[in-house]
Amino acid sequence: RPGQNHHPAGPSTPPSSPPTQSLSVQRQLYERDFPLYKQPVEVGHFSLDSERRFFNDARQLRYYVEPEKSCPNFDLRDGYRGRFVKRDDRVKEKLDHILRWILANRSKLQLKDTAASSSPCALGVDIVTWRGHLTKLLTTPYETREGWLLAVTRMGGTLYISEVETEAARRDRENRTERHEEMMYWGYKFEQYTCADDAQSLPDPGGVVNTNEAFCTVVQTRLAEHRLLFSGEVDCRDKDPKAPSPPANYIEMKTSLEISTPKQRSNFHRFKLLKWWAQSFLPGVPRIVAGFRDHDGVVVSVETYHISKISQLIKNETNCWKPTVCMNFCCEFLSFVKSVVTEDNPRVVHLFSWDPHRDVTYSIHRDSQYSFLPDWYVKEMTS
Ligand code: 0WD
Ligand code: CA
Repeated sequence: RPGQNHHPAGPSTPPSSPPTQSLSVQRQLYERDFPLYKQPVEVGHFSLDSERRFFNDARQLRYYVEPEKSCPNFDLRDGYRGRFVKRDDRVKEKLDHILRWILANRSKLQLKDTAASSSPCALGVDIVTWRGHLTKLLTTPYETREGWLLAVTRMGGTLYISEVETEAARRDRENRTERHEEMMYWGYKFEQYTCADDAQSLPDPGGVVNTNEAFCTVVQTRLAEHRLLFSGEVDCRDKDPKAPSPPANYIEMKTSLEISTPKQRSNFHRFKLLKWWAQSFLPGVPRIVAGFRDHDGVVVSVETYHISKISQLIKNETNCWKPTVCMNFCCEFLSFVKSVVTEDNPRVVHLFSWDPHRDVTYSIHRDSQYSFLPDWYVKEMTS
């Protein structure tokens, strides 16, 4: 075998052989049939309130209200000074909210497990993580700017994957320009213009935008042989009471600079639609509502994208991304992680590291700053 590189689609590697040291990210290695990806099923949800407190319910779920005009003139700068409470992004919550959800819903999960599988695995899933971490994995073969660090711990047969902020990401966060800080608010402001607290009421653009508030879905699915349980933040749902059941009634809200040149359109297809597609495809959210804005933060048009139609939309683009490469890479990364992280121990972290134009590598850390499973979770799960 060439080198010590983990080869995708390598049935030649018997399960007993020692794990390889790295995983290649080269696109052409992952150009094969689309892997099995089961329809994601919502197994639960939770809410985080204005003070970031956890609730095992849907109190923060909002309802999409279609704008009156296709050219609505929403001013996204309104309220930035005066009606904005920003979440403290120096606080690293790791997987804590998901773990809280798991403890509150353990009986349901294990019930499902005893019926569906015979594995000795305590939770009945192989992987627990945030949807956002999986999005990063899906887009890795096409990423040329930002690397990532993912901490992995095996406990009770389940692999927990939690992101660690890179040095570069920390620098970027600490050195954001005032303009960038304000633009980060625009996406939340767009949600406020288009989402209401219940199916009967209207959005309240005069209210406070508080980014501590969140509604998160918890879904279960399978990518090839990997049983996944992950959570993702959901912006709103279809307000029609006859809409399909979750996640099929969920809607992702986005803002983007208006497209005025062929070059801008091509870049939008090649870079932005990749991220949008990966994020919503994973939990089975079928629609994105995009507000296109000018440089002054005024929304000039609103368009709906159906996730199932995005791959068609990009097919005529040269040098474009392929959904199958994204999914096959993610699948292979999870297999690589499974082969490497064999010690079942909440105090051990394998830190997987990737930088653009490099292979994925890892390092091992025992009782370190990287340990992320909290004592309250470990205690409850091992008692
Ligand atoms: O601790 C960490 N390293 C992270 C924690 C990184 C990313 C997310 N989180 C947590 C937060 O608790 C957040 O509530 O995950 C939740 C969202 O998880 P996700 O759905 O898996 O994340 P992602 O798909 O990356 O982002 C979804 C939305 C974003 O919407 P847009 O349209 O911009 O993609 O969640 C928001 C944001 O509105 N968001 C965050 N909210 C709080 N903390 C964060 C964050 N770090 N990142 C994105
Ligand atoms: Ca959004």
